[in-house]
Amino acid sequence: MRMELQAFIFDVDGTLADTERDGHRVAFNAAFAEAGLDWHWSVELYGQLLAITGGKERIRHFVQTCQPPLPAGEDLTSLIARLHQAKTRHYTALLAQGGIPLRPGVKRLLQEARAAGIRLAIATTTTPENVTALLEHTLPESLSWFEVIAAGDIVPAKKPAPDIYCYTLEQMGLRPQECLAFEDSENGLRSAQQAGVPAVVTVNNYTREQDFSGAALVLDHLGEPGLPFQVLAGRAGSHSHFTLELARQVHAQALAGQEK
Ligand code: XBP
Ligand code: MG
Repeated sequence: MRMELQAFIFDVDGTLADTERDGHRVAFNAAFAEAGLDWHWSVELYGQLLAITGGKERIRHFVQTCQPPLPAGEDLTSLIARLHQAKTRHYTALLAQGGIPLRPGVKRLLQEARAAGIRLAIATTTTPENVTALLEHTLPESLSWFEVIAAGDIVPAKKPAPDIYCYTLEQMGLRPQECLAFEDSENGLRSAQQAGVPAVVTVNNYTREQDFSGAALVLDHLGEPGLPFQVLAGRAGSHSHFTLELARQVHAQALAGQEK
């Protein structure tokens, strides 16, 4: 039985917007400074730390591998929780300044999908407040467009585990083959794939060199009329920006590939 495309499931960080280098990283550093810690995550170090998804998990990994000086008299779990709360406050304040826009084609594709009755959801590793803040300051009306916003600690295992996609599918009552995921990273792609959801990848400077084997299509961005995308892997025919028509084509190709 051929399954029709019913829904788009979007990752947030790196996919809806380029939030990592100038958003999350800056907010982590502000939280470290505020706590009086002499820690600093450079652009390069942060690229390495991105292998670990989840901010709390990323701080713990940093402490365990880089062994920075720790404040006396506080256990690591409560230090991480305190730093991460401060980081979320700094990050949402940064978004409120409006300096982090949606990536090319995101708003157009969301509008096109909505007009055509394609259902919309979010499956992300980041904290729920961060998703709300991003949408509020870039496309406020879209907050009601996403019928499920699955985020952060709602599932125990973060990407690349499939849990957040499985949770989203369950909430929507959909099968994985009825959806198309949008991701920017290998961890995100593996999460979608392990849940059985075909995925389109739009890379960014932190993820460009990662392994995207098995992706339905890999692009530099979704493109706009007048701002063509570059196809890095897969087939986009004569399309120069990512439309619903191309989504249906890519989805059908991906399902045909799964059947082989
Ligand atoms: C995003 C992440 C998140 C953010 C930080 O991954 O890994 O950890 O960097 O967010 P993905 P929090 O795009 O694959 O969902 O600090 O709120 O965890
Ligand atoms: Mg991402």
